[in-house]
Amino acid sequence: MADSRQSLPIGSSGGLTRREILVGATGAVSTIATTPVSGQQALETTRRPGRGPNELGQRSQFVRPRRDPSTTSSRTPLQDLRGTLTPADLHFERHHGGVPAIDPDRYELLIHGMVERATIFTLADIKRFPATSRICFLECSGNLRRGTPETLPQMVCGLTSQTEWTGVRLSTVMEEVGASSDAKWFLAEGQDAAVMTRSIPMSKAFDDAMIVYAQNGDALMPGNGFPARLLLPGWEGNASVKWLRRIEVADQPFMTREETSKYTDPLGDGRTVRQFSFVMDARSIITDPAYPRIIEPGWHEIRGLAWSGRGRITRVEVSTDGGANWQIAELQPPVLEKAHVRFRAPWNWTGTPTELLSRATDETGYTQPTWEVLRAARGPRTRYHQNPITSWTIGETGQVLFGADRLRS
Ligand SMILES: Nc1nc2c(c(=O)[nH]1)N[C@H]1C(S)=C(S)[C@@H](COP(=O)(O)O)O[C@H]1N2
Ligand SMILES: [Mo]
Repeated sequence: MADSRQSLPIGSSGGLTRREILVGATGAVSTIATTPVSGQQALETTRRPGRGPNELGQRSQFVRPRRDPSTTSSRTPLQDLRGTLTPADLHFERHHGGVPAIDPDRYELLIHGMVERATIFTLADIKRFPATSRICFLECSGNLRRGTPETLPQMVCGLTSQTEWTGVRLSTVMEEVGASSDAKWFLAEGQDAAVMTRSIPMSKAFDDAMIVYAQNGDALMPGNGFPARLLLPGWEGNASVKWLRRIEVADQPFMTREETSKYTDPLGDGRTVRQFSFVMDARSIITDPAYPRIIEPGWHEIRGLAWSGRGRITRVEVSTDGGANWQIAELQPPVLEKAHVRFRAPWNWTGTPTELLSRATDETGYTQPTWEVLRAARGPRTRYHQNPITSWTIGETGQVLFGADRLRS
């Protein structure tokens, strides 16, 4: 086939008008649909049939997003994703005692304490309740690496992901067991080697807490709590106990290790501590341009993610001059409560070194703070709930580097 168009560079229209190409793409004009318009490769894939259907889908061989596993966590490659749902196999994982292998047919959840009917539920029992689905983010409260300039978005704050979770509202289950109206807290306990235990206010049980068994339409991944976990939308990931095996209803918190020695925030005065600091504050990150990209002068679209555990994101601002001026970014629908939302803003890079920043505001009016403001409020010893404004610097050569200097001190 000596088609003169075959040597055209990718992206060239080969003399066709834009409208002709669009019509061709719908298959409405068959002569165009069978004519390769963008060179050798388009011709090759039409010469013989490709592979047939298979049991389990696989990503294109040309796409290779990867988490970044350490011994205790693996991070979502935020820079590689589009839209707002995290594929289940790229959801971050954080575990304190490894991933237990739990046989769903032998799984049991005990609910007892201040209830009228202490009950053991099987997985089938839990699935028999009316189901509900909800899209929300999950984020580890330790989700900040201050790092070096050579830090990817994934490493800055890849301990957050977003899922459509399916399960039963915890309120439904609490009503089923007859939880006492005097109950104020419940303990959630995991079936892993860490036996993760956290005390959760009953008000969350009757607000939006869920027991979930599905993730983006499929069974939970083992690392994310298979066969069932607690889900507390907008709250620090740690309290969403995975591999949930026991709930004990009580009138006071249990003061477990994870809410006394860990997951508390020492304040600046060195004497007081923030405890039960459950809510994840508003935050954002620019995911493109970001390290390790090298950009050219000219027009770019700044793109990123913003989220808040308190509700909807109402505004994201970006600065392209190191924080001197801010412009309002466009929020890309859907803008859901307690959910990752995409933002974007056009930017013309003149070629002089600069710094890109983003800051998110949520429906409560809370705005993501600078590192200095956060440090002044919380003191220097806090390790959790660090949501400072972060930045990317652009050097003379167009090299994009993480603004690690902003997070010094
Ligand atoms: N049983 C149990 N639940 C757990 C943990 C754990 O180690 N064991 N890790 C917690 C922490 S610290 C976080 S941030 C979230 C992470 O959820 P993911 O691994 O599904 O992303 O699970 C929480 N639930
Ligand atoms: Mo965590």
